[in-house]
Amino acid sequence: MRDAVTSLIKNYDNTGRYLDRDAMDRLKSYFDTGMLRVKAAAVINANAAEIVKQAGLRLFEELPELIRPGGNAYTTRRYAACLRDMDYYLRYASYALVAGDTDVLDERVLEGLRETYNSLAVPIGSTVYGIQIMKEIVKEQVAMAGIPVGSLLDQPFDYMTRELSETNI
Ligand SMILES: CCC1=C(C)/C(=C/C2=NC(=C\c3[nH]c(/C=C4\NC(=O)[C@H](C)[C@H]4CC)c(C)c3CCC(=O)O)/C(CCC(=O)O)=C2C)NC1=O
Repeated sequence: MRDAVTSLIKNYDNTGRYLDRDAMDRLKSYFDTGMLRVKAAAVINANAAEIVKQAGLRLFEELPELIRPGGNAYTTRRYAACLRDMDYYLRYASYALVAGDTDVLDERVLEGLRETYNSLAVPIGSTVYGIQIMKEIVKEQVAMAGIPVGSLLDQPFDYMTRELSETNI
């Protein structure tokens, strides 16, 4: 599992190079945004249960067929599994935000996920939609807390949805 610094060092070490101007710029931006990313993660941590709950309500309000008979989130067990998945996405997004790197998402969340979802007929499009709703809620909360973290906050959520949506060739 890597963060922005260890990823960068790994890259340069692979080719035996000293850190150059480009590396310094990237390191500088990582450290300059550090406090903002940590503060935004703190907002997520403090409101996680509420964020997941709100996102679930919005998702099922907009796609009610998911919780009707025949829907993938129908039955209490599957409804709970869906919200649990949303909670995973939120928690790992907060880690990736702090790490400034998506490696933790690849390693802990996305590996084999599409195959699992396909085998259980979990609709990927609706899951992606749920992650995007959650992103919007997180952005509202972080903005309300007065933390100008900007598009850095979008990145982990957008990365997960992009990777999940990607179809095999
Ligand atoms: C930390 C990394 C991690 C992830 C991401 C993860 C996901 C994950 N979600 C699962 C199931 C599931 N996931 C969902 C999710 C949904 N169904 C819908 O209709 C909605 C669109 C969506 C919620 C947004 C559901 C309903 C199940 C249960 C499916 C079933 O058992 O039939 C399963 C199958 C095993 C289980 O039920 O626990 C896994 C592995 N597990 C992990 O360890």
